[in-house]
Amino acid sequence: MESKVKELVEEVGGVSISNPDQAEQFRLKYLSKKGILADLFEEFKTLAPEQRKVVGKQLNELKQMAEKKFADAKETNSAQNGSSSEKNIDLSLPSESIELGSKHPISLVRASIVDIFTKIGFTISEGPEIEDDWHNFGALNFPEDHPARDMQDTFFVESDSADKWLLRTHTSSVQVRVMKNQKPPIRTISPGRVYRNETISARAHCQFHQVEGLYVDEGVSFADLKQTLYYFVQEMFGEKIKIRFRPSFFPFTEPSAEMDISCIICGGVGCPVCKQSGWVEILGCGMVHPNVLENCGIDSKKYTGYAFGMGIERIAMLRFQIKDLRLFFENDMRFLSQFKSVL
Ligand code: 2NL
Repeated sequence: MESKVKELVEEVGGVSISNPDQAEQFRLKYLSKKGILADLFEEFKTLAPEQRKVVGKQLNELKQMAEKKFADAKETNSAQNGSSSEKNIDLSLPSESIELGSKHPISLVRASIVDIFTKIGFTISEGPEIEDDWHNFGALNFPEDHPARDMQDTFFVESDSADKWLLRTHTSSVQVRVMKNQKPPIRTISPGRVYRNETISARAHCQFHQVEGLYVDEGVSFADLKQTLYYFVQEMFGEKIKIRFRPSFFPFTEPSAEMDISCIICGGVGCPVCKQSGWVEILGCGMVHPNVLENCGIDSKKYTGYAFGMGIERIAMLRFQIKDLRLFFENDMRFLSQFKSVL
């Protein structure tokens, strides 16, 4: 029996277990009630007392060795595939809560602006962010030497062809496409991302969002423009808000104006937001320049039009009293999660 046990020590030492099936087979063969070791212990009982001393020690060592091998194999298996936890899953535990996201404030304000204008019959037009010189500048009556056409103000896209490609500096380029492709009456807004080569600060960024509006038909007047923008302001900021127009200049409109609203913080008495003036500027507008209509194939003797453009960031900053424009582009959760239940 002594030699039998020695052989088994060698045999068990040589067994390699690499999966749960093999571990179970190992247990059945050596460690179970009907296994080899159980048989040996039975046989052990029949030995003479002087033999028992030697064999008993060997047999116990064999048993310990086999048990350790089985335990080790079980441990590595469960570490590999985590299956040990299978039997231990507590199905009554509450699940991890699903965090609700929120819309970006720019998306919220854009959606509000779109709603306000679609309610009175404006359609939505979208177009490419990479544009050619004609759609972004030429058609819009920018003179050849206008500073906006300069590298300092506009991002140009490197290209092998002779055509000059650029990142649109306003969404008027979309409206140029609409005028070229559609006959008046045209009543559309074009929301979208625009790019300008500016130093990033609390008030300016190299990318921002715009909504431009355009209405072209027979007999469209500046009075129509004023009334539409007044409606917009009342819907966006409330019925108590007043508006005023100041003369301005854009190459694509004549006459041109900038529109202010009475300060939504102080109601017009003067505060840091309106720099004590009681008014804050929110958009630029004007009557579409006849050259622009003609450039897009619209008869400027028959048709007139108004247009306006506003920065969505600017509207959002006023609406939510945000002091630094950079917050919109940093995706800081402490900022974004504050818009969970607004608008
Ligand atoms: C501003 C000023 C403006 C327009 C945009 C426009 C578009 C066409 C023709 C004529 Cl196709 N005008 N858009 C007109 C006046 C002002 O934007 O300060 N935007 C942030």
